[in-house]
Amino acid sequence: MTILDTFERYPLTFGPTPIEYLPRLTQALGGNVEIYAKREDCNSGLALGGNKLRKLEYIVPDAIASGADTLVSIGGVQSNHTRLVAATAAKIGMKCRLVQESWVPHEDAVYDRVGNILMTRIMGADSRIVDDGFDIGIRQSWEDAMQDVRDNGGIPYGIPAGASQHKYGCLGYVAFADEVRKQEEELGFKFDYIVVCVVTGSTQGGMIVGFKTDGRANRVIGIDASGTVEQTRAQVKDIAQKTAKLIKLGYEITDDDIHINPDYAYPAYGVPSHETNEAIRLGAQTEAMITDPVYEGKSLQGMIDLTRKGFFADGSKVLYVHLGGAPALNGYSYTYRNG
Ligand code: 5PA
Repeated sequence: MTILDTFERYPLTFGPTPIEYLPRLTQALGGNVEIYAKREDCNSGLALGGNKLRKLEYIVPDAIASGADTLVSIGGVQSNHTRLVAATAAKIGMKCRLVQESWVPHEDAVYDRVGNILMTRIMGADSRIVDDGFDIGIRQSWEDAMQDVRDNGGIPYGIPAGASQHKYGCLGYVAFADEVRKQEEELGFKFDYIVVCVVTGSTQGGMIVGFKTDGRANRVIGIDASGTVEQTRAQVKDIAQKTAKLIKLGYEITDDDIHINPDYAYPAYGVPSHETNEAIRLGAQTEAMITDPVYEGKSLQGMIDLTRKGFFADGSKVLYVHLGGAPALNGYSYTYRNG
């Protein structure tokens, strides 16, 4: 029994996600650092799954208790988060109203027809594209969407971008740390580093709180994919501190606990660099592990580069947390037309 057991959880996932050794990627990077992946991308039967479902498991009980009939959320056109809010709404029998902002300058003519937004529409969400650019904060368009639901006689329940600025948004990834510790007992070793993509912050924020108790908060290496790293860092700190209080952690989260690397987000949010694309190809060609150009491709690029640069000491065991997101690849078919 942990303090987390006092928070209600509505199951949306299969349970603990597998950890797998990546021998061919390990070898391709010289073999001195052992690379493992935790497959959050394979965590559920709901609309191809991903990290958002772990967060939403702790939010759904509050949504149901509130008496709401419509989940309202926000993201980019190819948002994984809004796909999984739409999935959750379908699964629990609520309506779903989504604001899809124009976060990414894109090349593919079908960008707003395929991948995440395609699945979102099929699941029955009322998804509306607006012109606003990238921002991880609370948006007027999201507030307006909630008012719109009210004006039409509905009862909205608001979930902010990435479920991050929500009081329960980090709990899923606090619990993730307990899950990893159990798996480490079975494996017979502990990971030296955990590498994870960060944008709106509640995935890394939750992990920081979860790993604080065993002194590993700053071994969670966040790879920024937002391109607005100071805003992301401030949001991670704020929500990690609030979550630590919420669960009565007994420790303060300080700047020293937060490690975020800004070096791989270039040229912009949602736009892969040449190096991002090379990382995506390497993961795919050594391990058939598919990553996307917006999030996981950038964290994979970061892990590959940090390994090559010797950031992880020889003999280290690194856990790459794969958070999902592959559906967005469909919006980048021109980029990968030759593989
Ligand atoms: C996302 C986020 P956080 O937002 O919790 O920091 O997680 C970053 C992240 N990997 C990493 C994948 C596959 C993600 O989808 N996606 C957002 C979305 O709208 O999909 C919240 C931005």
